[in-house]
Amino acid sequence: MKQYQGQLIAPAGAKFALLVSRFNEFITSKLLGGAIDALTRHGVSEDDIEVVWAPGSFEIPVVAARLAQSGRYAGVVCLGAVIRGGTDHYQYVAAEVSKGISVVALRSGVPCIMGVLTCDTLEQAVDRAGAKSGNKGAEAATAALEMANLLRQLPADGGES
Ligand code: INI
Repeated sequence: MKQYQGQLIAPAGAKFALLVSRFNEFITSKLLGGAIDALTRHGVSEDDIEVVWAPGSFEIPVVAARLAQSGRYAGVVCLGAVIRGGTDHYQYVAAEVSKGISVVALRSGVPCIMGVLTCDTLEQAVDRAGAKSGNKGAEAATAALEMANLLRQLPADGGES
């Protein structure tokens, strides 16, 4: 039986894009810090990390698509914070960003990681951005590393062998 799993080590020469929403920057800057910390502590050089800012989470998918299609990155880590407000705007942003990231990953074949928080309250977001519930930016970056390594091991498209 052969098993495949991605290691949590920096793949040689691989670059990672950290795509961050400026909206709720108080939270997203903490996610970004967690993601950079996770990547560098797993051996990724700072020279291989590129940070891209989008205005809000809603804009993340179109920017992720450009980054993924460029062929420059082994993974795109999407970081944002969608926090419920007084209207249902939150629901539309949360639905579009999560679906959009998934579509970009499937169409491009590049791991696009969903590190966008969807929270009922600011307190929940703080908890997930480096307080009680850890740092979801670090988790997302670790998932990108694992996926980059996993996809390098898997057979390329082309049918059974
Ligand atoms: N963007 C977020 O990243 N988080 C939010 O909580 C949020 N809310 O609730 O409004 C939000 N809105 C902005 C949105 O992402 C777009 O930038 C804006 O609608 C312009 O297209």
